[in-house]
Amino acid sequence: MSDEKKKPRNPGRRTRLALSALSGLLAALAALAAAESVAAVVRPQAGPVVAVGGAAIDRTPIAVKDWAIRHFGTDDKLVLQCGILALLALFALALGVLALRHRRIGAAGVLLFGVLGAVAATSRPDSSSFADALPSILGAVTAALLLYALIGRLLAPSREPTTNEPDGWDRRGFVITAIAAAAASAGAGVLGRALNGSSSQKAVASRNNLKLPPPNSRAPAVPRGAQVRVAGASTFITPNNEFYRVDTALVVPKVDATAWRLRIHGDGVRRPVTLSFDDLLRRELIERDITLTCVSNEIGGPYVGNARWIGVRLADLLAECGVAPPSRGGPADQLVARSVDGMTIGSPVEDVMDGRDAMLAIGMNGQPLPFDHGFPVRMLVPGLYGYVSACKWIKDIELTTFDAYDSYWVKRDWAEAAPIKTQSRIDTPKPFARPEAGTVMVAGVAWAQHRGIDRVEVRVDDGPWQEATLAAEDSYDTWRQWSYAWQATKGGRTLTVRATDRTGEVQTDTRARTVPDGASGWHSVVVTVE
Ligand SMILES: Nc1nc2c(c(=O)[nH]1)N[C@H]1C(S)=C(S)[C@@H](COP(=O)(O)O)O[C@H]1N2
Ligand SMILES: [Mo]
Repeated sequence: MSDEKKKPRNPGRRTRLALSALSGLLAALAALAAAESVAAVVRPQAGPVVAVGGAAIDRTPIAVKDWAIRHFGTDDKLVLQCGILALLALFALALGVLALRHRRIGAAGVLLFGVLGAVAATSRPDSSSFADALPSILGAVTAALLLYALIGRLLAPSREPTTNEPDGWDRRGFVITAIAAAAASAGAGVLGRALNGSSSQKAVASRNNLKLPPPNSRAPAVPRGAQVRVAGASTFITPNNEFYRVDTALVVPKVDATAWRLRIHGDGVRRPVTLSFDDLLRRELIERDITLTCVSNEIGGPYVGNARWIGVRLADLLAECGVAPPSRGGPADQLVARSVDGMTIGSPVEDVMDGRDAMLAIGMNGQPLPFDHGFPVRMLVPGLYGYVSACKWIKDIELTTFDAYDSYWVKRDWAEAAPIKTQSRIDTPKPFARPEAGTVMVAGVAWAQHRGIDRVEVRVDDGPWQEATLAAEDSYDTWRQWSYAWQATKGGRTLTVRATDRTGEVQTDTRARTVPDGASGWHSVVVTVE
């Protein structure tokens, strides 16, 4: 019969299941696209993936975080976001299938995810308004409506139902809705990106327009002999684009320097101030070479870099505000730096004001700070690990006590006080290298910031310690390179290095994990001499 032909074919159980799962996926895609384009207007950090990811980072046990940094390095955030998206996709498939049976419940399930995202977004430390809930809520509503509509098309009764099971479907309607939804999602995605780009335009422009003034107190030129001339050795100054990056920011904050403010206040601050970026530029600028190290750096690890920084001396600024260190009767022993993304980093006031070159840095290797490294202003305190000294995207300095306040990492079991431990690293040969017998140049770096490196020794297998040749010292706040001409004989060999700092302390061979206050132990490299 001709009537039979017009009836859309029964899609069949399997096809219907597959299409309902697909509907779930399309709904999730629409949710993300809608949420991200709303977030681009509200605040890029308020997007559900970033918010949930940030909440996950803050709640990750340090053992897992340590593992993630070890295995994924700086890609840990990418891996996390992919994980969140994969999990979301699984739930989307399941909700699609659920909606086939219970259309309302499925759609309501989608809304539940919106609530989750909204709670995550509004409870982030950098969230200051309920507007941050909007991306998740609007995204979820879009998704719920779409899922409801798509499943409706799947279940549309045929004109001549023969059984109780819905055996027909509105194929045309389904395909059109699905394609329209996919296209709209793609469009919203592109729009979101464009909006996001334009919201950071002011920040980018403020960075492009910034001409770093010449520093009043220049760093002496890096001594010519500071760089060892051995292939495979680190560069003495780490270029900005090779400088390690460690932070909790899933979206790098883009701060407009012209709108940036820094507030200094708290216990014993007799003259609190709020400074603009121009206020900083008008102050005396110092230029210093400082080696920064992360407490998460494993023995032999990559999370250490050396740069030439320009900034404002922090101790002078604090003194002008009436701050005195504890040794001169000041009530505050902790300086808590807060960033625009809600990070808190606590440093000892005594260290900041003891004469070392603690600074509010605005320049890195002749450039304005890169966004990744804290534009427009970050803190640096030579000799302290980054998590207790180097707040990026800083916006607030509060003087308080260690008793009264635990900063972000201290709440997560890292130590309150964390001076950088004396360390050394073999840069070349690389592990499992196969050098030829004869003279093999061994080279690397050693650091003991603010104490300085006095000696580096190398040992082959269990042999005696041999003195390495130290490269020229730049400053005791920087790392120091070394080299050793090894007369290598055939066979498997283990090279080990240790440093001695200027206080006479020999780098300990006692192995310690990175938690709570930095790894210790000697770096070894196993090679096969051929
Ligand atoms: N706002 C903010 N500042 C931060 C961090 C962070 O997560 N957020 N991480 C700190 C840590 S642990 C280190 S080691 C240094 C790393 O600085 P870099 O990324 O410029 O190398 O930044 C510090 N400053
Ligand atoms: Mo760190």
